[in-house]
Amino acid sequence: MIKKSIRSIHTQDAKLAMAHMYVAFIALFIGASAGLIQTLERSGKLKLPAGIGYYQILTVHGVILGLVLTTFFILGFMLASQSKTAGKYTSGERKFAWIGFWMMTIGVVITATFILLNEASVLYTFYAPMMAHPGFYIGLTLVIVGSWFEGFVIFKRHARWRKENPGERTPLLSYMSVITMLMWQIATLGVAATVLIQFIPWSLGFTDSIDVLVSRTLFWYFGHPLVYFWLLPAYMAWYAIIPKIIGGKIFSDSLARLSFILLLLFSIPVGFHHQLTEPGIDPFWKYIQVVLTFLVVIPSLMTAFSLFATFEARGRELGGKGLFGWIKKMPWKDVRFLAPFIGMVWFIPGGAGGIINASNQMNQVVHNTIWVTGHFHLTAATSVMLTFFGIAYWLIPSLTGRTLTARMNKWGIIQTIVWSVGMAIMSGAMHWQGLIGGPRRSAYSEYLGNADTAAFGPYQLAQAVGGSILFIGMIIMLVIFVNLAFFAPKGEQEFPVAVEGETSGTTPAVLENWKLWIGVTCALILFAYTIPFIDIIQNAPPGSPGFKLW
Ligand code: HAS
Repeated sequence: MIKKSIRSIHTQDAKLAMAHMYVAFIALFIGASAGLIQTLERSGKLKLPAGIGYYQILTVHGVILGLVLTTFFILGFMLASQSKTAGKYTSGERKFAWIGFWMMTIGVVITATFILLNEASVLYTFYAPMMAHPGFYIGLTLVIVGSWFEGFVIFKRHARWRKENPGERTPLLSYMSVITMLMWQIATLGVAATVLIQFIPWSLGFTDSIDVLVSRTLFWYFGHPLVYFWLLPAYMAWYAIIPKIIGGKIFSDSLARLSFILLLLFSIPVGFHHQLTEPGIDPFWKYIQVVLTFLVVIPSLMTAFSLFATFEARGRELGGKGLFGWIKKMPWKDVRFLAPFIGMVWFIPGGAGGIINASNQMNQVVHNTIWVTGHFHLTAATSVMLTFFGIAYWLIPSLTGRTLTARMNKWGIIQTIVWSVGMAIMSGAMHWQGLIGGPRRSAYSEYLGNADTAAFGPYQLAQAVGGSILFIGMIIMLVIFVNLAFFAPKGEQEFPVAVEGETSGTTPAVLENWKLWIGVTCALILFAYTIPFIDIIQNAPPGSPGFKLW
């Protein structure tokens, strides 16, 4: 008998979510290939032909993976999760989301064009006084405005659910999507401000200089919540999907919501921890933001606690004994569990590295070294990406009306191992090289002068080896994606959504009081930024004319 394909959410919503996934996985291919090329170039194993530059390839790598792959995957995942748990979108909402999707896609094409033309080799942080072609900034603006459209759809659907179900607790995945997009909308105001008020007029020649510190401060006001924008969807899966996959229940709905609220409150007013070595910012305000950074660690510790509790409870249900008896009881052969779980394990050293970065004195040792690159390859490229891959194994077939076969499951397990091994080698070498002073964002380390640059050789070689293994991992992932999207057998793949455990208590209504939480978020931002920002503007040195890269 020929099996019918059954999509786990409304067909039109599934198509919308899948459109995001196609862009995300094309981005994975382009971005990861650029990653391989730049690591080979950096280690001296490859000379780029035809005048292609190291910074050009590094910009492709950072922008396409850090901004394009993540944003498209996250929006696709959240739209699908909301449609599944809160119900389908209206045709008006869907139309609005499609407008956002096309704005983002057109923006990506424009931005990518100028990077590929070598007219925007400014890396993903596009620090002034480097000046890219105006098209680079205009393209990025379109990506951000497009994402706002989709964010408003998520808010609207959540509000509609509340109206349709008065007094009831909202679906957890929809609630988490709202917080993620709230954080995103508030944070992107910073990058939108610097791009629209500073970069675009400057690159078009309307102004002849730029205030570098203002632009960097506005960028990092956005840049730290950006990394939580990557993390929160992974937390959505850890809290609300993994328990179902292991056959358990959510440890506590209120704890999950509270940790998301805390991430919203504390993820934005902390941008100075990326600028600890920069002159022009009063040390008192750097200190305040370091304290706030330590507060944003708390919801991640709550998440670790909640995950251990979920695993232990399920382990005991299955007859496991003691604190770690659960280890023997987990479904290790199920890639939907294995990939995100390995992501969680990597988040322990990744998070510890973050705490080191945030500690002012230790930051002086690691800042601008390749240690930081090692840090974000553990957090973003391992914990988050392995979780996204773990989601893709069930989400893609459940959107296309296909099934994850035992064969693809096995390839997924191989992919998880390959990715972990590659990243352990590459990120480990980056951390070590950073500790002995290896610079980041640089193909040429000789400028260190008296430092023993020859000592960097083995570490750069290890990075090239790790990067090549990761490239193989990327190819395996793409093969699995294509299979799940187009060739896997038709059928019905479960969209796993966990329910809360019986003993987890009621969820306080205050957690859904948006006016309160948005108010506290704004108050914290104003507290952390108003005085230092006025100070930065009042005491600004003359603006920089910058240097044109096009
Ligand atoms: Fe970071 C730089 C501080 C988390 C990404 N970070 C970066 C950059 C990126 C990035 C991209 O304070 C570079 C930006 C650039 O280009 O310049 N980071 C932190 C802190 C945290 C943190 C305090 N970062 C992340 C996450 C990222 C990310 C998450 C991406 C997704 N980071 C910094 C600082 C800098 C920085 C400075 C600037 C450095 C400089 O000088 O330039 C915290 O949020 C980390 C908290 C995490 C934990 C871990 C909790 C563990 C869990 C797993 C439980 C595991 C289980 C399984 C249950 C406390 C939840 C157990 C199983 C067993 C068998 C044991």
